[in-house]
Amino acid sequence: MTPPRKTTALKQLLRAPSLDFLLEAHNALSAQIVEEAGFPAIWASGLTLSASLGVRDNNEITWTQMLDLLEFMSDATSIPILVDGDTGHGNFNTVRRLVAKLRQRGIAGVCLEDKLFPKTNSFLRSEAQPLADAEEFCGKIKAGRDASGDDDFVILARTEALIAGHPLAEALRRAEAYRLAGADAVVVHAKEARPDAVFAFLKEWGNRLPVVLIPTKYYATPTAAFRERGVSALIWANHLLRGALGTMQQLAGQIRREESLVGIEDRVAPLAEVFRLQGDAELAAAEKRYLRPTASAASAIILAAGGALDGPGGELPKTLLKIGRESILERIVAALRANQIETLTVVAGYKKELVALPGLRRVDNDHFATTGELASLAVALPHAEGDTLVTFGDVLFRSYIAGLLLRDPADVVIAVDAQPRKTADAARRSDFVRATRAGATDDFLDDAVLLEHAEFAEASAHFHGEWIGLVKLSPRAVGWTREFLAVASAPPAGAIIDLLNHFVRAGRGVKIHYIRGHWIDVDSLPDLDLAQRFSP
Ligand code: SPV
Ligand code: MG
Repeated sequence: MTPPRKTTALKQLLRAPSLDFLLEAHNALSAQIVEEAGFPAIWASGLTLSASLGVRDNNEITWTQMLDLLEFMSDATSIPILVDGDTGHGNFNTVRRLVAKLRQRGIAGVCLEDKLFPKTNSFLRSEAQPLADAEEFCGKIKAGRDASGDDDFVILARTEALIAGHPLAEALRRAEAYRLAGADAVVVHAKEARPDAVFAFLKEWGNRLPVVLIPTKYYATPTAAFRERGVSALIWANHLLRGALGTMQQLAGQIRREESLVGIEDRVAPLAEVFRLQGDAELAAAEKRYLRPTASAASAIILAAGGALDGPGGELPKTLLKIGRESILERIVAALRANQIETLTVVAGYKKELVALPGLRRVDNDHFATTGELASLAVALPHAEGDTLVTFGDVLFRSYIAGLLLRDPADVVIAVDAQPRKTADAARRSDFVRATRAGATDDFLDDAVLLEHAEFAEASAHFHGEWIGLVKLSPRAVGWTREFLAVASAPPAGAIIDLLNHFVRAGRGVKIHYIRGHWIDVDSLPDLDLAQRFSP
């Protein structure tokens, strides 16, 4: 079934007996966010469109400039857009052109308000704002109706009578005149913190035409109170802009103070989310149809066959332990996806059937109890595509670390913590490495640090850092790994560090990226406690 046209959908929404909600958007991105949140329609607010362009809500953008913005919003969404048409930007003749052009850009309706051009926002200098002559305003409604060329194009008539200090009777008189002129619904606007005047209007109005309200000032009114009184729709008129504003101010301050992105990178939307909203998946699919094939994208292998933690939680595979609301595995998958890795393979063993996530391929190492990491890697390696990140299923890491390894063109790249965390257990054994040199603060400028030797051992001055369990293998290095595993016993014995040491001995070069913190492996209950404080 084809969905109703946007105009028809908006008209039906207003006529339906149920209460509906429109949320403000001020550009195509925020319009998409409104749609994805499940709203049935979008309010293209004059205030927030103006504010997002750095101008005042005083008709400082022209209606033709607004048309161009609206076209982007309409193209990016499939739900109807109701445009704040202010006073109509002129007389009846301007309204005719405005409506005709809005229709051409796929806009479903316009809200006209009975003030004088140029207007200012209703919450500024409100008493001083004169109202339009009611008859002249009725002419605008009729002209818009006649110019729409579509009976379902919605025209809302908004009276500012209450805000301008007129009595209820004047608001009712105007609303009735606008109804008779052909409006599809009326908006009665108010600026008090309590909805009493608006509710008095609703009582007198009855059900002559649907009523739409903008409860910016009387926001604390329970939604049920609007529903009980038969309100057709609420417009939440400026809240995405205000939310974004606060977040941007806070972020800008923090970046300025810290002179670094490290503190905020994992608290802002991943770039992958930006690309998703821009519809990159569609373009990638189209490129496959219309362009010559390109090199395959990256993939990842998560080694999670090992058993459980000793103690509480021990009934689950370690990778399924919860850190906050998400499992370790979910966190790892999110960090990988944030780097555009979509081909994900997890190797499961212990209670393997529990290890499942949407979009994640599972392969099994049924000999997990008697074999090691290389045996698990061997079962997953056929699924390696392009550059392949291999990670343990019990290691949390910030997503940028995976990005560092992926962006490095070397064949084998590992992340090494130059300042491994101290634990109460001085005899803690882990994968420590010796490198061609120690980490330094200008590591990012020097790309010549290579692994000399990796060893499962206790920390000591002999080592330069701790391997965090992440390695990137280029397609060539995946090939070398296959050769190495092919000559090993079946199933192959040993750990990933054995493979890394083999690469070193064979002169392949294992490149090191030094990091400092921003990862944790969960080997014990104290680790699990610490991991609860690991921000994603
Ligand atoms: C807008 O969002 O621009 C509106 C609603 O017109 S209000 O700001 O309440 O006037
Ligand atoms: Mg407005």
